Amino acid sequence: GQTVKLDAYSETDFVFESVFLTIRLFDGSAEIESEIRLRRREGSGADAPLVLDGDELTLTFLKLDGDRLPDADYDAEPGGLTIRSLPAAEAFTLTIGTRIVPEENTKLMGLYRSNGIWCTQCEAEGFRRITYFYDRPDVLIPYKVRIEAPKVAAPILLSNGNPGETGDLDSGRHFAVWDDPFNKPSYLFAMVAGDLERVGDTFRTASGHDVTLAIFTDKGRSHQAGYAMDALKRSMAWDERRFGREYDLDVFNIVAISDFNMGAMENKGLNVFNHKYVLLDPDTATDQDYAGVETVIAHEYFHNWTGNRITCRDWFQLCLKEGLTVFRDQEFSSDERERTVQRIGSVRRLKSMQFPEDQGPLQHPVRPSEYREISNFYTATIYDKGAELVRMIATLLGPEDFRAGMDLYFERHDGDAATIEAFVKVFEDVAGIDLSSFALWYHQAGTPTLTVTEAYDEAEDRYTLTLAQSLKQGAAGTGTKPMLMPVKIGLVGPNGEDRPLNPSQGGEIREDVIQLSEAEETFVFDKVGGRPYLSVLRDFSAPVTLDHDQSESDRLALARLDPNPFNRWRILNDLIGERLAAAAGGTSEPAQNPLGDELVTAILETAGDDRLDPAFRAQVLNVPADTEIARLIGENVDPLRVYETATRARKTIATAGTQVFERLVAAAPADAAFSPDAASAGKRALANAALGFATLSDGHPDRAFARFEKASNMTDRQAALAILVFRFPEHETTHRALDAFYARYEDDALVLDKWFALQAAAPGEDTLDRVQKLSTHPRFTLKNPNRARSLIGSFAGMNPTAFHRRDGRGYAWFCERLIELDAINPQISARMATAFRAWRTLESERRAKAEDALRDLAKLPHLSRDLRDIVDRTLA
Ligand code: DPP
Ligand code: ZN
Repeated sequence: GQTVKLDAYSETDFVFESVFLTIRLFDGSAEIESEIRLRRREGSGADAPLVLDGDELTLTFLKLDGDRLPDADYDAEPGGLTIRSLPAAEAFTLTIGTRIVPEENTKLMGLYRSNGIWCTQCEAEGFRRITYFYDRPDVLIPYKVRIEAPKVAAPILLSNGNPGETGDLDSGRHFAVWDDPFNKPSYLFAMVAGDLERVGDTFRTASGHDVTLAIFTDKGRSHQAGYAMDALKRSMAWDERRFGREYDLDVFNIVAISDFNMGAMENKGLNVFNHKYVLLDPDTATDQDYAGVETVIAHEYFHNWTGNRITCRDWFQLCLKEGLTVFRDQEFSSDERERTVQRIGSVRRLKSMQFPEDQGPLQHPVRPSEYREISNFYTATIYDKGAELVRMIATLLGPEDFRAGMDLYFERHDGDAATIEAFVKVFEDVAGIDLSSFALWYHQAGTPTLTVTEAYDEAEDRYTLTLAQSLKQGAAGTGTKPMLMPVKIGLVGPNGEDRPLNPSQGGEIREDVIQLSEAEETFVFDKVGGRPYLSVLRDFSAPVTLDHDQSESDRLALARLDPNPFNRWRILNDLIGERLAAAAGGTSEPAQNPLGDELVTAILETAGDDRLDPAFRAQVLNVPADTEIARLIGENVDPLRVYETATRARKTIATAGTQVFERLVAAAPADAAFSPDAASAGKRALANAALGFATLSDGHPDRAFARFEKASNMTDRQAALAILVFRFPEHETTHRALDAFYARYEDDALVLDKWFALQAAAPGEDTLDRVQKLSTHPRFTLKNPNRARSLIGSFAGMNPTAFHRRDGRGYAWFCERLIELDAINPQISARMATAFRAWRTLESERRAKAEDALRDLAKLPHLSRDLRDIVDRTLA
């Protein structure tokens, strides 16, 4: 469990050529036979032993070219296999037998059983829990797999690649062979065996190859896979259009599994999914769920090129596939839905998940240089900031050069285990530019501040703009040099027109993008035609904190006029956040209306403007989350005060906007026919936001309850239930609604997760008591990751008022659950423990209680490596 370092990378001593796996599944155990063809690497020592990874393994036999190896030639431990006296030059075959117990694998890494289905999860280091292997991403070989299993329990047998021979065996057993012609690393291996239902379809690629598509689900659930199939076909067509990437096997299979640590996994030709990201229908899934399925299906499919055909040399390069693939799925969603609204969603996510990480104790660069447990690096920084870096390259280069760079990346590195350096290089080569100061974004952790200063000389009609960047040293202790970043701007006239950007000093501006590379740069614009409004950082063109001392009147003017719709949202959202942070961060009694009348008017005007996209207006009404306000306050945060201030602001909006909200609620009847498209979803989002405000001003639950009862779909039903649970947690009407919801969906795990999650997220210190009670509910279990996340994860991660109770009981209760969970599934416990990451920013009483709780955890001798890593870094 020692620290792994990037600069310690070296190639393996032996070169693997191919592997043939035979997996024999029985009730209560699995026998694995791995036949590896390999040879010593030229240049590595003639007597270097072969050292293979393992994790909780039992060796059953070991053969060299068909003969058992003498005991003296090897050491087999649960955590690794070392073999000495191997041939010096010629290729040879090792056959390794292991036995494992999938039924006891509660970590859900490696081969395990979920609902009776045998399935695998190997990224990052799960393959070593199946057999001894070079379990690292730079060992790329073809796999052949033979699965043997009981026919009744497992009529369906799947693995990577194309299907081969099948047949019957004795004792009610059968087998299937799968052949994957593409070289791949072990983390992309997958196998599924079970009694599954199948939905099929076909896709003809641009070059005329027919691909058989299938989604496999639990019995009785295949009718819920239609939307996922549709999203898959759209993803395949989009990747051909946008990136010229075709699918490359005869089959593409997806399996939905109910116990799954991640969202989904991109195994070659056999994606395994958390069933949350496959199964949907209007009665059980919200618009957000539909968007989530579409995104994750696309994301995993896009990995086939960015991740599988070109993989990572080592896990330090994780963002090479994840940041790039998130960028690709964001672009897909922008093309399939509405670009501005998608961008708002991505930026919200970045600011609420990545910024706190980048500004706290768990800070790390997008390309880290060391880790203790790689599972803890599947983070918002690697994924979301990683995607922002790719987006910046695209913005800096423009669409043609960016596409040319991607083409070159695929051409030059197909079949490689590549690095970030190789990725950046293709863009340098196609554009003929030096990106070394851009590459710092991968190595320097933290959120830079972009400081904007403006001056206008009326006599000369001259406008001067100064941009300065700075980066503070944070927990990661990485560099703070200036970095090349694209800053999109507009100089907006009083009628909402963008003026030409031809500076007389400061350098050329291509289209609307300033390529800021120095610590400070000044641009002078002559004869600008009157003082312009500066619209800066359009589309959030760089992941920075903006420090711009712009007057309220300029900002409110832009909120109405800016031709860049993203910035209309951003400006309002920033203003709301700043006002709430100022009011909640102080110590005096917060103002009755912390937002100020003019801001409230601007919000209501935008929300009520029927010429604007409803989804956009819903985003304007979506006040920054309490955790975002807490981040803006930065120190001595009292979460209760934050909640009260935000509630006061929402009430002010509600009271001032009664008429707007009444109209918006009435315009979208709850029993309207359902279609999951983005435009319909936007209308529902706006109506439900309006319902929330309308309920705040009338102050009783009847209207939300009526909507709950009448709802024709889960989006409206859940939105109404959330209003009841959040605003009237103890009201008899709320209990009635919760009971009705439970009775209707008791047997639907995914919907029941919503029932637990909503109750756990209800603001207020008293929620702890309800959550405690829910944790003894017969349907609650820590063994299912989705269920654990729905109650414990929502409580700690989404409910600052209850988790950070002043008396510390929130921490105490949470830590007890965390310890139980850690013994079952360390990946999930470690992830949940990140809820503590902002503990140093709390006011002193809570800060002391949080620190005590963390120190008590750190003292425990039996914590998993995963959890210990998070606890230690959080305390450091
Ligand atoms: N399956 C996870 C993802 O796609 C990890 N690769 O992001
Ligand atoms: Zn991914």
